[in-house]
Amino acid sequence: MSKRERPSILCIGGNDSAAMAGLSMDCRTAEALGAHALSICTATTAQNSKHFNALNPVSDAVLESQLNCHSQAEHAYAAIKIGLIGDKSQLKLIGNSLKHQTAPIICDPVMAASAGNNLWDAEFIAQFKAQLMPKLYLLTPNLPEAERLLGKVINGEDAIKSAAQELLALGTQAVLIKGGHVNDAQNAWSQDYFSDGKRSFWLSSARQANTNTRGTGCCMASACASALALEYSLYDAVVIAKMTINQSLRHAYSVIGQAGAGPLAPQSFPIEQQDLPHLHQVKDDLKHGSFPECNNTKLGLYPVIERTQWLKRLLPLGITTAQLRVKDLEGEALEAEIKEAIALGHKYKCRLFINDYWQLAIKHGAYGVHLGQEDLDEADIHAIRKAGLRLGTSTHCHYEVARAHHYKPSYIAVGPVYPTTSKDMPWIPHGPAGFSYWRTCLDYPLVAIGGINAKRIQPMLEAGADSIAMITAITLAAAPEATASVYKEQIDAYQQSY
Ligand code: 3NM
Repeated sequence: MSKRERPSILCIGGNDSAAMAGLSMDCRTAEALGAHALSICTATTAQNSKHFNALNPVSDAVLESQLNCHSQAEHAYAAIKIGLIGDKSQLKLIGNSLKHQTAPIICDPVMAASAGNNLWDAEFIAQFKAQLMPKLYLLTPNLPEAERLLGKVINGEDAIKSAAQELLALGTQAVLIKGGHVNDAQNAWSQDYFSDGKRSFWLSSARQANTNTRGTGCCMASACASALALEYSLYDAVVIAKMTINQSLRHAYSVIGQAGAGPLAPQSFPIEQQDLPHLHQVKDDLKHGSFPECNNTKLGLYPVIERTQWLKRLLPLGITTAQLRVKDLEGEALEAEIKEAIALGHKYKCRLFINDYWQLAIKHGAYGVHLGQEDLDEADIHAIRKAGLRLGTSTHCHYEVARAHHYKPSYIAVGPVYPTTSKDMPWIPHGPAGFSYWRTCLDYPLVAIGGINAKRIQPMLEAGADSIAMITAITLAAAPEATASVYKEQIDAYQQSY
C-alpha cells in the first residue's frame, strides 16, 4: 500500500445532526487512522448536544440503493462497521445484504440513541441475534448493551467473563465488552474485556476526567475496522482502538454555544505511550510497580548466546550486555551453566540476562531475566521484581507491547526487525520504519532483534535502537571475537555521539 493509497471500510449507521457520533465519527476516525470510510446512512437523526429528538430511519429503498452501490467487488472495502440500525426492516435488509460478505463485520449495537422509541425491543433483539450475530467478526457492546442483549444484569469480573462467552455462543467470533462509561467513582480505570474463545484479556486505561465523550462507541468500533483494514490482526486492532479512544479523549472538545457534551477528536494513527492500555488477565491486577532501570539505558551490543562458553570469549572484549538463552539443557547441567554464566557476568560487570529460567536467575543473583511472551504467562513476575532483578521482554506487535507495558519492564525488545533464521517467526519484519514507530511511541529502552548483520546495524541505530541484539552475526562469523569488537565499537561510537 503506498502512502497515497488507503483501504476503505464500509460504515453503516446513522447521521448525527450534531455531527458528533455516528457516521461523522466513523469518517473522522477512519481518516485519522489512515483508512477511508464509505458511509451508508440508515437514519437522518435529529439531535443536539443534549437531546435526541428524532430517529428518522431512511426507507428500505434508500438504504438498499446505498448498500447496492457499494459492492465489495467494486470498492474492495476491507472491513464493515455497523452502528445504528433504524428499524427491524433495515435489520433484515442489512442481514440479507451481508450474507455473502467476506470482509470482517464489526458491530457496535447502538441502543442509546433509540431510547424512547423502544427500537431494541424483544423482537428486535431476537432478530438481531438470529440475523446478524452469526455473521459478526466482532461485537462491541458496552455493559448495558450486553445486559440487554443477554436479558440480565452483569455485575463483576466473573459475570463479565461469562457474559462474553454467552455472546460468543450466539455466533459472533469475538466480543469486546466496554466498561468505559461505567460511572464508578471508585474505579480510576476504564476497563474493556475481550474474548474470542481462544484469547481473553482486559484492556485497562486510566480514566480521563473529561465530559466531552460523544461518539466513543462509534470511534472504538470504526478504529477496530480501520486497523483491520490496515492489515493488523484483531488482537492488535482492539489495542489500537483503545489507544485511539484514549488519544481522542485527550483531544475531545466542546462546541461553543452547545450546552451538552462535545465529541471525541481522533487525531492520527496512535503513537504515544500515554495512550497504550494495559493488557492483562486479571481485572484488578493493576498495581505493578516498575522494574528497576538498567544502569545504562543504552544497552549497546547485545549478543544472545546458547552457552556460557561464549561469554568466556566475548566478555573480555568489554561487552556490557548479554543474554544466556539455553534451549537444550535441563536439571543439574542447566543450573551449572546458568550459575557459571552469572558469575562471569559479575566478574566482567556485564548486564547478563537469563532467558526463561527466572527461578535459577533469582537463585544465583543474575542482573536480569528475559522473557518471551509465552514465558510471561508462566513466570511469577512479582517474584522477579521482588528479588530486584531487571526484566526484559520480547514483543512483536501492539498486542504484545500492551502486554509487556503492563509489567513495566526494564527494556522492551522489538523484533523481528529483519528476516531471521534463528527463530520461527510468523511476523512480518518491522524494518527500520516499523522500528521507528515503536521508538517514537515507547519511553522504554528498546532492543532491536532479528536478522541484524553488519550492514543493518547503522539503520537500526538511526531508527533509535538503544541496543542491537544478535545471534548468528556473531556466533557464525568466521572470527567471532574480532567481529563482535568491530560491532561494539561502531555501536558505542554512534551512541556516544548522541
Ligand atoms: N528473538 P539472529 S528474533 C531470539 O523477534 C530472537 O523476538 C527474536 O537471531 C524476536 O540475530 C530472534 O541470528 C533471533 O537473527 C535473532
